[in-house]
Amino acid sequence: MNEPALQTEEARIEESVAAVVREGLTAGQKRLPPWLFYDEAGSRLFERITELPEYYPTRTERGILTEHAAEIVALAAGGRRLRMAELGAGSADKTRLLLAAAIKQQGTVLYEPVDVSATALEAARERIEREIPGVRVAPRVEDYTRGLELEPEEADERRLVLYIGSSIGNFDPQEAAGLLVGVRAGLKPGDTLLLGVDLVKDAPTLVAAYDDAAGVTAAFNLNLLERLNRELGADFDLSAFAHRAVWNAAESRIEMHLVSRRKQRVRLKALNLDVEFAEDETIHTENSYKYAPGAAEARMTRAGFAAVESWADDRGWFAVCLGRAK
Ligand code: AVJ
Repeated sequence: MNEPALQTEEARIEESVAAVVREGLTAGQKRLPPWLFYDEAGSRLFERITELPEYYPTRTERGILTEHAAEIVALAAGGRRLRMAELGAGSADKTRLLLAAAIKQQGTVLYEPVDVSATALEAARERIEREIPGVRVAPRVEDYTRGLELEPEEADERRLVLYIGSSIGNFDPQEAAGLLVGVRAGLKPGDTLLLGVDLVKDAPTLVAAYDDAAGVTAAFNLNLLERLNRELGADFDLSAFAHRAVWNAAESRIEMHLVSRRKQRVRLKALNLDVEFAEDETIHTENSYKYAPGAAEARMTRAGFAAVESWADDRGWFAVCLGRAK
């Protein structure tokens, strides 16, 4: 970690952590942004979440991609050579299914993961080039929520952008619409976007996926406080907060909160800030939006994509939608 670029990245993250925590914990409804979950421990806990019996999204989307990867890649290519970009530094085995399908179709493939973290991109590059012969990785350090700027492709190529894993679910309708417009602006007509969204279903199934019996999601949520203790010299007592997941039907989203079990005051030394909590007061830590059938396609259409095709599982729990830039 002695390279200047990485030091800059660390300093940049430290600064934005301090800023969002101050802003979020001094707001009326206290809040912390979900990207804070993913420190080292949080990333490991998320991996465990994806394997939980209650957490259906990962395995459902994987099932859809296993069945349809060849068709998706063929539709996206439209007879030309395909390169594949991904928003986020690689969703491991699901990305692999699509890369393997592209290799089968055209021999080799250029993979362009886009992420704000140079460290995460380097890890993804190393892993993918080692594990999947035929893939060349060209990482791009960039905040794709502020628009997408990719290296120009060759005239005879087409680009498929992956935004899978229901990652768009963290964004409210306005932010999600803006994000898709930004992605569209970075593509040329004929390029495609593959969007994975979690669908609305019965509330007990949704809630269980975010409040599992083994308590892994609770640990994932509480790890935020551990992170603030470590990085901001805070003195959160983790046993004084509880994990809560609720289905907000009016907003079509699962909300995760950390609930203060009692009236208490927390000190954040690095911010020179004291925060008061009433009993039952919450910190809102995540929204995970769930889409009605057809809603993702409608949103893509409004952002300048023509709906090509969508695939869902038999239960209609998760959808993967392909749209072509107009
Ligand atoms: C990574 C945003 C898709 O919303 O399901 C899982 C994160 N939070 N369990 C989701 C998450 C709690 C996940 N996404």
